[in-house]
Amino acid sequence: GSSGPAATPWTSTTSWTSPTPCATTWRTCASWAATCWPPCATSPPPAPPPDAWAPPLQPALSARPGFGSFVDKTVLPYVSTVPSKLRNPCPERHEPCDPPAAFRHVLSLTANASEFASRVSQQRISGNLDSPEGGFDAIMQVAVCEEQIGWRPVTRLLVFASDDTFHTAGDGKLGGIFIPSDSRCHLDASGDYPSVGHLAQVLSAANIQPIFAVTGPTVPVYQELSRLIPKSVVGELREDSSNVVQLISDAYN
Ligand SMILES: [Ca+2]
Repeated sequence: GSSGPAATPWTSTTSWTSPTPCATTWRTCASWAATCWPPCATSPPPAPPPDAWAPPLQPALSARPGFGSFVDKTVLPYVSTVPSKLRNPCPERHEPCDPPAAFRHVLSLTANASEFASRVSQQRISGNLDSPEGGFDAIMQVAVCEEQIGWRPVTRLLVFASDDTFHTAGDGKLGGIFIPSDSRCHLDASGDYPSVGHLAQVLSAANIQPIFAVTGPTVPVYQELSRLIPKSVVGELREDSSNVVQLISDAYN
């Protein structure tokens, strides 16, 4: 503010040794050694402009996020193949709904945090017929498409977010798919759903640590899955996904 000292960082008095203790825990100080102004604030100070912090807040990690989405294989009985439902699988909803896809690679790993935020915010929900989803096809593609995803030789985390369970090898027969999943990059589904063992093998080979961020009712299923996939962890995702960053942080640490 214009009435206080210039370049004033805000701080609390938690470890401040003042001859006249404040009734509240907040005051504004020019520095730890300088005179405070005002001597005792009555409420927490307003948020300072970003450049008032010293030192500037720096991200602890140079993480490069990417993004992809999945629904399920776009054939019956997983997805309605009525043309209008393929265009808009949830016409009963008021907001627009994206066409279903087995896997959609949206953004390769990037250092551009604002582009990541922008692309994620553009995502819309989709819909399909049966409860188990085709997430294993997505995991397989993320693991084997090293160049397209942009994996680097550093710690590799895969955050798998879902509110439902998963199809696995053998379920493809319901849709007339008998060819086993191969281990090639298609950026789409190919053949049957992968088996748990197949996924465990490609994830380990790619040195990817999966974080299953899933909603409450499916947590026990993913805990069983996690026992079979090396280095994987499970976290309970809130319905609005608001705690996904905390889950990643917990898993990383
Ligand atoms: Ca499904």
